[in-house]
Amino acid sequence: MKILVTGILGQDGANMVEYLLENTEAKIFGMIRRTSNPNFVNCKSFIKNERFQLVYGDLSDSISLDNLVRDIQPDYFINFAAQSFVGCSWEIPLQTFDANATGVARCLEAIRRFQPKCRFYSAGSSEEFGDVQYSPQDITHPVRPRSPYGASKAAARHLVKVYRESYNLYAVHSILFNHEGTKRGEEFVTRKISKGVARIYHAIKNNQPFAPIELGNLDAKRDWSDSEDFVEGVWRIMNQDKPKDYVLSSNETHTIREFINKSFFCAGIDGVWHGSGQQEEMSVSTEYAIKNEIQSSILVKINPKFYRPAEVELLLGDSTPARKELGWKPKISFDNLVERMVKYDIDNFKI
Ligand code: NDP
Ligand code: GDR
Repeated sequence: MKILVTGILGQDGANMVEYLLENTEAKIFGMIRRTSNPNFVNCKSFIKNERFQLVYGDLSDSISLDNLVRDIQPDYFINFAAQSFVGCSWEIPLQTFDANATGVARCLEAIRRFQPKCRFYSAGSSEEFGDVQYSPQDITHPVRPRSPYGASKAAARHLVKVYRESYNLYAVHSILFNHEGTKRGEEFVTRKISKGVARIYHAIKNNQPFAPIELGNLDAKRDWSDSEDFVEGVWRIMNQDKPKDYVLSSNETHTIREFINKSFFCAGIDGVWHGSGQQEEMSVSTEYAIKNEIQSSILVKINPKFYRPAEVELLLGDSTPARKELGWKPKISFDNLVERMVKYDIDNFKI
């Protein structure tokens, strides 16, 4: 069995390769694009595995995708590559659309032309639901994106359906709600918080001053899970008798503020909120400041530059069909997720 996985320097691609090496006998081809200084930190566990092979390709380059599919003849093509940062998608809308939507068309064309038996997974997003009409959101929720990123994923979803129905391909575009972990990129809010908490934890420990974590909208609500649970769900979605799309989610929602509270709690730092709107801040409690002889006191402050032109205020998934029909369910709770991320960042802190 041969499996082509894209996006392996990122979070999900790397977790998927780890999962497949552990749970299948397949040869795994991990696609990376050419960059001047690639970062292999997420691939440490498998880069030298004899069942793993690094290959070059780019979602913007149909020749590279055609060649990979023609030469490898994969049984599965798992596409986790994308311009995945919603916040940046207003600044680079065309590149976002090209990678996330046209790029999926290029993958589908390569499969149609050179290996139509290959099963294809396209990473859909809860951002497609956007300005949500009801909660919890299931797979039938209307598509109402609020960002160029959300629009690009919605386009990919339509392309997958069209190719599946037109050419009888096993192609799925299942909706993933937010999922995080110790391989998460540092610009996403959860990792920004866990890394910031680790920095402040070490500053307090060394009796040094620290700068606050600067964030945008703390009221947004997200349905967070762990990426390691999701790659297992994706593999189940790819191995049904017939292709069918699902939602993967924790079925719980939490504000950014709750994630912050839990993160400082895990680090043993006692914070209190005061103020509102752009003046809202979290600082160390008086008792904690006295006990630890703290030099700086503000832990979190608002920086409006992190507000988005349009926000998705609430995401809450309904993954009941995936749980009932695929036997999938997330093993890592919200509390476990926050604890794992904060502990990892404290233990691996470097200035
Ligand atoms: P990451 O940003 O961590 O990883 C994305 C990877 O895609 C990176 O390794 C990046 O390469 C690669 N990439 C970007 N553009 C191209 C391109 N043109 N050609 C080839 N590779 C490219 O994302 P995640 O792992 O978090 O997400 C995986 C997928 O799941 C994405 O499609 C994302 O949109 C989707 N998704 C993620 C969710 C989440 O909460 N994590 C939720 C819903 C959907 P490089 O390292 O060179 O930049
Ligand atoms: P999201 O994740 O946009 O949901 O997309 P992100 O972590 O970037 O934002 C979550 C929420 O936090 C708010 N927020 C901030 N976000 C960031 N990045 N930085 C900040 O400083 C900050 N302050 C507040 C945001 O406004 C937002 O409401 C993720 C990505 O993985 C997508 O690829 C994926 O499709 C969706 O999840 C589901």
